[in-house]
Amino acid sequence: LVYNTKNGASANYEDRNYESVGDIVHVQLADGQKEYIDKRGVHVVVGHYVGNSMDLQQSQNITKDLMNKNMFDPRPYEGKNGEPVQIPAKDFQLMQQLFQINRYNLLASDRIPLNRSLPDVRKKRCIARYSNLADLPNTSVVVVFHNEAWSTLLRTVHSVINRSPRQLLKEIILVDDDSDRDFLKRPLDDYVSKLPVPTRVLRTYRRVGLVNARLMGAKEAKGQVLTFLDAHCECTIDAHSSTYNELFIYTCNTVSGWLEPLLEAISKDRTRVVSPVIDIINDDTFSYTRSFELHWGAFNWDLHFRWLMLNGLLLQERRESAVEPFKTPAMAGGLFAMERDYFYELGAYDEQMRIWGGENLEMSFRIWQCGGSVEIAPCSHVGHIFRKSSPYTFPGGVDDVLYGNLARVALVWMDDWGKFYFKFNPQAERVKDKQQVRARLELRERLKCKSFEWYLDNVWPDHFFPKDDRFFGQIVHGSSGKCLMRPLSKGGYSQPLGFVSQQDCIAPPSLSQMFVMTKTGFVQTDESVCLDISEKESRHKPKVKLMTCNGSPGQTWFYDDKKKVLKHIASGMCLERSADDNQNPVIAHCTYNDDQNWELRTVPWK
Ligand code: LR7
Ligand code: MN
Repeated sequence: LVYNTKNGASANYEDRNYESVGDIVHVQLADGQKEYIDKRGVHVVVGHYVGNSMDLQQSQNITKDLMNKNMFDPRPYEGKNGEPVQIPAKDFQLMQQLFQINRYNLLASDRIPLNRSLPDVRKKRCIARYSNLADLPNTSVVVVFHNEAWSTLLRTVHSVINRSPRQLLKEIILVDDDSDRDFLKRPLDDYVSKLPVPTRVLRTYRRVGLVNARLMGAKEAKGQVLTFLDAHCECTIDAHSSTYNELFIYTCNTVSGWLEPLLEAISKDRTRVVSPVIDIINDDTFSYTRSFELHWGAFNWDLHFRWLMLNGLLLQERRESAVEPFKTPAMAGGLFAMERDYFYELGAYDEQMRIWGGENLEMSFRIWQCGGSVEIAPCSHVGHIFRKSSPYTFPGGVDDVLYGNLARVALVWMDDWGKFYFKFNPQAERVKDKQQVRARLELRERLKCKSFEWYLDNVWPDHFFPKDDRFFGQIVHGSSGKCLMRPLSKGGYSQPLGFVSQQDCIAPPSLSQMFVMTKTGFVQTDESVCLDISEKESRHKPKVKLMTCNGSPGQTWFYDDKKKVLKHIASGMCLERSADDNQNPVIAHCTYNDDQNWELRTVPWK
């Protein structure tokens, strides 16, 4: 999962730069991974992705024994206030081995107490907002897990207990999705039975995936609201102005923590489904970093979840009400609160979704299209460990599972844009026919849900999907027949920032050579990157570049249908092919010569 930065600059994972930026997790290719564009133009990343590049050499060495051992060994002040953990050099080898088990630094996690303190990262105005807890509904917290580490799982549980007002916390339900670690069986049952909040462990006994595990937890829940968390989270509260009793249980009713803003939104309108701001627990050092509050959740043409900058209009609105929850097109999926009865009224989850992936978009579309809203409460902050790879198996194969789930999303909720998705995503097309979606289509019918077009127009007006009234297709140079192509993204999943190139057109057309041109003149791809120019002053013929869309006039273009030129409005210059195909297209003073002759070649997508 990728975070974009405000200015679109990419961060460097190896340098850990993103910690100082504070709002990015940027994935780079690991050692041993390679990427290329295949014949069909599909961006492929090959090679086994193993957490940190540093642990590659150790990958053979983890034994079942090591995985089965609970090595939780807390030191009183380690990781306090969300500070990074330092591992002494003598333990590096063990650290590297353990890293692979959960794809985060298990040794670091195992040294941090279950009740470590965290910084208060909220806006000041968030702190004393909820004086009357009696007005808020109570909640069951549901946490599903498959082979989670003891320390991360129980730090999640303890942070919930310690930082939630007791009268609002009905119970905690853990759902063990067929883990095979001994310490997650009897020892876990025994441990949770002694906690001061009713907590139990349900078990699926066969691997059902996160959707069905959550359904199992939800079924048992008695709270008025369901609050879902991943099994490696830490909930926050103001560490300084709150008071704790001797059990370290949060009892102060005048200070609000992570939970109150979620429940308050729901108490005002039960059709609101609310996520916290998801802060970053570093997978390596376990440091806690506030993430950027003005991102919302969306997705690209491939239906991969993305954090994007709020659009200009919304940013304006936010200035007046920076502490109120704001609407988002999609949720990340792991951390959210939803009224329990509403959860069922709306069709719970698509129980045919397997293991991992897609359920977050399915639920987001369903909520929006069927009358509810998906929101982010900026006063609620919860940390989550962002990993660079998945530690567990995908029975059935990653592709079939993930693309099967995404195919279901497209078939049920996306109307014509479902066709668009299948047309350009052969992996999903391949598993499409296996999907039985009748029950979900009936649900959509029964709930009288709106169209995907309505969703795009109303929930995400500045989306980058093709619509009838905007150009979608290739930008083809007249005589050479070369296509404008986006740069390869640096990491497998990051924004494709950088210079566009001129390449042979891929057939059938590939998304990497596809652009949308909006009525307002922005030429963009699906990652919210817009055609722009660089080195505005310094060069005679600046190269053309993809930059994070910023709505500025510098990113607007005009296609002159008669003269067949693409004009950069601010400079009045024209897109020009480079004589050398290894060089990048530029803009130059308009000569209307052959070099500047471009066709906007529409690619049909329905
Ligand atoms: O088979 C499984 N059974 C499980 O119980 C697979 C997973 N799980 C559990 C797992 O132990 C974890 O607690 O399900 C939870 C989520 O799995 P992760 O942590 O591997 O997922 P993620 O954090 O990489 O992925 C995000 O997208 C997922 C898509 O299916 C889910 O919606 C996750 O909940 C979601 N996580 C978040 O939204 C946290 C913020 C990340 C972002 C952006
Ligand atoms: Mn997670």
